[in-house]
Amino acid sequence: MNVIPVPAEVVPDPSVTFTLRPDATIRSDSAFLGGYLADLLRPPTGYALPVVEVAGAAIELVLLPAAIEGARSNISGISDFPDESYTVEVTAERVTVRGRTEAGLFYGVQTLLQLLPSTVDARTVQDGPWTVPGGRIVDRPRYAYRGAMLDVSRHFFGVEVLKRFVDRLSRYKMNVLHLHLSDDQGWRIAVDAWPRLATVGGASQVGGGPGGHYTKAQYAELVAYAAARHVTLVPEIDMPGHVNAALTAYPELNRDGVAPPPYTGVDVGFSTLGADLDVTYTFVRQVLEELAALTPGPYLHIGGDEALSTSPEDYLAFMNRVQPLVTATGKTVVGWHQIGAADREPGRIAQYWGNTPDPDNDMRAALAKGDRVLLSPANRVYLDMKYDADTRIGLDWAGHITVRTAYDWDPATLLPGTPDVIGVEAPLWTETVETEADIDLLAFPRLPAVAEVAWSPQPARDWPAFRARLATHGPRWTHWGVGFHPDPEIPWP
Ligand code: TNX
Repeated sequence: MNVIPVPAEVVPDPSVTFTLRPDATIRSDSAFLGGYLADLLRPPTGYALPVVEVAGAAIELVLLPAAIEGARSNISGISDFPDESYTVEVTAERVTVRGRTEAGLFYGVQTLLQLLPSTVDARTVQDGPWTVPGGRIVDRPRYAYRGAMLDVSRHFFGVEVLKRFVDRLSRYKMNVLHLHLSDDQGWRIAVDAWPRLATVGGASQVGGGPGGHYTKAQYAELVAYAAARHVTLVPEIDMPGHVNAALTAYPELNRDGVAPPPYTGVDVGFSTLGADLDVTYTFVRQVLEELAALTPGPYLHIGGDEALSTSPEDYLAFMNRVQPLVTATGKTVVGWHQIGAADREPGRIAQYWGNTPDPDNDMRAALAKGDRVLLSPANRVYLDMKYDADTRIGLDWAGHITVRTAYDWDPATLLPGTPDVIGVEAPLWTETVETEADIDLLAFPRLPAVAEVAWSPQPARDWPAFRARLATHGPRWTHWGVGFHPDPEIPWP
């Protein structure tokens, strides 16, 4: 059983195997999922696999009655996500996947795909037999928030790249994609009230390339694509620092009324919005309102990191005015943990990105104020760090991060006390990342490692078993066209 993330409970039945036959059918209580599964299984098997209405199909996808009331998760007191539990039962006659919500059923389908031979991920006809080991799996996530972040500001990536990234996240039961939509080097989302943000602020990136931005229609298309795969988008506009791209587009946002030139380097901490300018808050409010309208998910991320050109007084004044603007849109504030210094907004989430065992004063303030905590410890889950000295791209300020380093830690004991941890997110900053192949290299295999940290119960996880399971996924990534880092601690086939 090589499923990643490892399920909460597995009861094998060694006396039984299921084999998918050429005349097999699929029946599904979810219209989307029946087609989704058939579309994935038809190319490698070459079977017709019709999606039928009559019970007794070889693959049954069953929504349990509680789905009607819209079951919510009770993990960590979080009601922002639905119940994601599922079961998979494999007998000689059929595979039955059951969930209380579409999300749970979707995760059961991911488990089923991983129980099949790795050739199931090929897009051309392969030899069978298409067998699944018998038994029963009962599974649910440890944390409600299991995410990755992609920085589309330092280098821009189009919607097709993001869709494939969403596919890959969702195959490992991750359910959040946080998009870092603005920074000094580029503004990536169209805003009707401030159109030059995208057309002027978006026309740059690290190294001097053309940059780019998402139209509202493109962004909406991505939101829908992700939602079908139970991935929520968390859009980030980073402020009050990291705003050079916005300042280039609108002179009036600058205290001296002069727009700076575009920035294509990689330094941080030189730009700021004026905390004392009225126009700053009109700008922020209108941007947040348009972003909220594009966002069915519960969160808006307002950055707040490395505001090194903003005085501490101005930072507090700015954040204490801006956080309520987020709440006024009906969304919940997420910020890098520096927002812990500012007043607590109800339900606020502080994203911890420290790289030491001891949290700094801002994180201590967040904990003392009772903020919910999203864990992104830089020395564990920063996907932009090199694996080792030979990695051809990446940074190393938080150290080298091997697969084992990304895997071998417990979110419950990272911070002192008993913080309200809602989950784990792996950020991928793109100062050195220019292509989709670069994304793949840094994300694989560390992304699946982080997915297991966030999903699986701690007692079910251990490094020796994980490295053996992970090895069997290499051929799957190759079928996906993902060029991954062949980490030397993994026994690749
Ligand atoms: C720190 S992490 C940053 C980013 C950089 C990243 C590079 C954080 C909140 N800020 O601006 O891209 O390091 O690893």
